[in-house]
Amino acid sequence: VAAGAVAAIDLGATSGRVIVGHVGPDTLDATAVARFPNDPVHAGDGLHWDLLGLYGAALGGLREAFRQEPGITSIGIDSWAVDYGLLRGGRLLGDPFHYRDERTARGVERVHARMPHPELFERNGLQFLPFNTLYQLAAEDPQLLAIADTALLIPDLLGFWLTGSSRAEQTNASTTGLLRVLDGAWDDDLVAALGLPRGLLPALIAPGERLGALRPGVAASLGAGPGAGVTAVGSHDTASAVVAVPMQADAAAYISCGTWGLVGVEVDHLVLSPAARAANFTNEGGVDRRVRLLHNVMGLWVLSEAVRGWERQGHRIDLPTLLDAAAEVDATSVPVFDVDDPRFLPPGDMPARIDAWCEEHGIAAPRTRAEYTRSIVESLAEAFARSALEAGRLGGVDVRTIHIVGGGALNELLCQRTADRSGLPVLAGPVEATALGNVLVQARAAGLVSGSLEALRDLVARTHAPRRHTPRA
Ligand code: LFR
Repeated sequence: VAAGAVAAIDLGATSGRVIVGHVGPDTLDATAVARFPNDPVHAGDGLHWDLLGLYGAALGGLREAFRQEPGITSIGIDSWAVDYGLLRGGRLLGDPFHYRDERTARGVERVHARMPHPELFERNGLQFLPFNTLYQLAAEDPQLLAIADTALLIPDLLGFWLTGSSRAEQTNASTTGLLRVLDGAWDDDLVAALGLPRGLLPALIAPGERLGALRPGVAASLGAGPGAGVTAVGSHDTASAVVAVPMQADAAAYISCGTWGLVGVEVDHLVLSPAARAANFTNEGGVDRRVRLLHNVMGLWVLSEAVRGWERQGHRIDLPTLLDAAAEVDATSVPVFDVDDPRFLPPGDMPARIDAWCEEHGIAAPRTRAEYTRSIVESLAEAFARSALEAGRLGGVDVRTIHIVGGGALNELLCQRTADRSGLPVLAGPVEATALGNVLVQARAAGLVSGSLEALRDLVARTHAPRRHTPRA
């Protein structure tokens, strides 16, 4: 088999990208051919996606992808989980909400009044996150819900616009809270118990299945050939990232570290124990029906939001310089705070929230930007180390290495401190794990490579050797 090309759309929190990937038995690369901002917009009733703008930018990127590689027949789409658009008769009913919008609090109250989290956990296997789709739907205007005929998660919505087929991709659907964890089907009884309209959720589709051919008008506008269409991938970005972790799943934990730090292990069985629930671990659906047993750690969001705040105050921040300064700070002189505290979730003033946390806990707050940065890195590293070891205990995996993939793999201080705090070697990279996982699942469906996730990960390891951080005493 020769190498072939596929295209990927990845909508992440730092940017949206269109990627061209080349895959063959000894080849794997993913190069961004277009990059565009993906900034939520505060408008009217809350924080929203600018989805039409993003779709337009993604179409522009696809045009460039087809110009470079006219032979592309497959496009895969991924983004973060849980957010959705409501439609009626194929028409989008308003701009989708962003999950960091604070309206979700009233959804949580409404849902838990009918079914508390322990009971939900038995049904859907998910950790409590206040923005899971079921809480967002419960916070919707009931009159809007009453006229909607379909809810589509963001990658599924883009897939619908490209092909005309509306389906719900399995891995992302598993984050809604409305899938039965035991058999992976929509939980119609739960939908009814929450008073949500039946029939809102479309039929499921598995990663690797063909969603459909491009609509003729779309294909013509992109310069795509007659065979071009959309292939379902792990459309939950974290599911795609886990595909491309060059790990031995029976002896490793992974951290998919970008805006979030998703810390866990991959297992082939559900973990619904009271201990897993108490530790707020989730059983999300993986590609090839693996289970992603993981916990959401707040992630680099805390740092990037702090940096944005300093920039708003007029400071010019160069991240590498800031991290170098942070590396010079004595680690024992800065507070380790609980990054998972919900106060850090919405956009806002991070240093002020860190100060408030320290004050409530009777410890001294950081003073300089370098100290804040070091405090954030130490707090993330501590949460990463703790959750990685906990994931191993809960999932019955003997964790001997921790892999860090995604943008966080570039942060050498964070990787080293995670190694130090866990006492385990950290293997950093690939940075582009999400794009690589998206591309690999398409390539396997197209017959460019074959085999299990282990074979795909072996290809990642051969083409993207990770950087090793050895724990220091
Ligand atoms: C990471 C991610 C997480 C999910 C969060 C919100 O980008 O997809 O896995 O919990 O974003 O959707």
